[in-house]
Amino acid sequence: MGCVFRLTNGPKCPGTVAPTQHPSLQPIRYRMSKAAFPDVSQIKFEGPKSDNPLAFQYYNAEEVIEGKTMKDHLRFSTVYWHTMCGSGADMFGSPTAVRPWDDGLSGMDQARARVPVFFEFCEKLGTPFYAFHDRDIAPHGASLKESNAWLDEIVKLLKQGQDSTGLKLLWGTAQLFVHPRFMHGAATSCNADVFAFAAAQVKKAMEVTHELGGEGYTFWGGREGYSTLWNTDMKRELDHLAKFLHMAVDYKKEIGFKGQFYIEPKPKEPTKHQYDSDAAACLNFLREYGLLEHFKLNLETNHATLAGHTMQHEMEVAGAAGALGSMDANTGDLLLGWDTDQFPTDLYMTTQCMLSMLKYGGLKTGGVNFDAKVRRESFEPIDLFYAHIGGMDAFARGLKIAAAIRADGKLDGFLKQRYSSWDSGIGAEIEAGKAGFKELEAYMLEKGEANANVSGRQEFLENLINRYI
Ligand code: XUL
Ligand code: CO
Repeated sequence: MGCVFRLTNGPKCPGTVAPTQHPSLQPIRYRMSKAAFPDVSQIKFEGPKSDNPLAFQYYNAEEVIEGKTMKDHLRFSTVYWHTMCGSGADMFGSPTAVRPWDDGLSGMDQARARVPVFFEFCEKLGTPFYAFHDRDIAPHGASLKESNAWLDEIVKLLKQGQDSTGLKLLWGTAQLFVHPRFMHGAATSCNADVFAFAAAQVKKAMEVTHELGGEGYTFWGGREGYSTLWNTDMKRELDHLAKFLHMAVDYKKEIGFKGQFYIEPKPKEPTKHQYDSDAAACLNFLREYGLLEHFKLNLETNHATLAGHTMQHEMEVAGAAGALGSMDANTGDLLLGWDTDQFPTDLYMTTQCMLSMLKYGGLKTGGVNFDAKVRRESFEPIDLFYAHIGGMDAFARGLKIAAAIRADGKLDGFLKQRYSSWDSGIGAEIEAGKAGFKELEAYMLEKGEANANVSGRQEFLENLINRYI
């Protein structure tokens, strides 16, 4: 997610207040929103023939697919961090997207001003959900107490926004990676005080998520990893991470928060190695520390790529373990190789995701959350609309294509046939646990040779998929 979280030199994001610009030193100025996007009205479905770039060609919220509306399948969500705090700054360059609604504001003034803009954006776009980090919505204060007070003030505004628009919170999270105190990690820091600070911050973030009726809470271990093993006691760090998550589980029960906990895998960036590196590593960690029943995975496309996997691979690993929770929808640039968080437009990818999603019974508490940012060169506010509309249409199309593939049954039929040797005879006996090495040896000694193999037909299947796309 790049530079939107920079703590200094980045007055455009509430998480980026430099001490000299401390908001408590600024006069409080509450601004009601004039329309931030006066030229955009409600984005509507106009169908594939429409050439209106501010309309959906495929996302038809109320259209029913496999017995459920598109809206309920996809549960689209807009993120506060990229949408409201994204400035286009990168490690070589200053912000390019100077938003009119920020209007020279900083700190809490800016944080207050952004809330109505965000709700206007989501309402016009029609994503039913949103997600935030504590420090995207309100700035870091000089102390935890001050940060908490500021957070409470913005949470009240979010509550008003939710009540007046019907927008719902998909998940909240704590930002435990921007502030210098988290340089060695948060729950895996070598500094016990930092662990304590992180615990206090997550406690508060869970409370406000609960207060806002959040359907989930996400843990992304931004700096839970290492840059060198020379200075790292990995076992001790992992034990601490598990302790931290157990504390969160206990506190969740204590406050009666019923939302789903998610872990978001990512292998690297900012650290060289992050402990939650991919779906399989997360599942193993959760299982080893007795946490599996309390968590599902929030999978992100660009993180899968960084881990050397496809998103489909990650969805299948999570789905097979009953841990498919939610999706952070974006895509990476394969030629760049870092977390570019681009908006997803690849129909093969969205089709694969939707096939896995339908196969494992849908996203339930999760959603398709656009953890994606417009390019640095796409600095005009209208680009935020084009980007989200394109992503929503790409997933809507993926959903329709996946449903067509399933209805047709050819792909499924091929798979059934491919594994049919397991449905009867020796295969069924192995699956039922009725045959061990001795029985299998006797079977093969008598038979002499295994049945002939048949083709995997990869090219045939790729051609078949192209017919639906
Ligand atoms: C970082 C990332 C985060 C998480 C929430 O790459 O994806 O935005 O989604 O902290
Ligand atoms: Co993410």
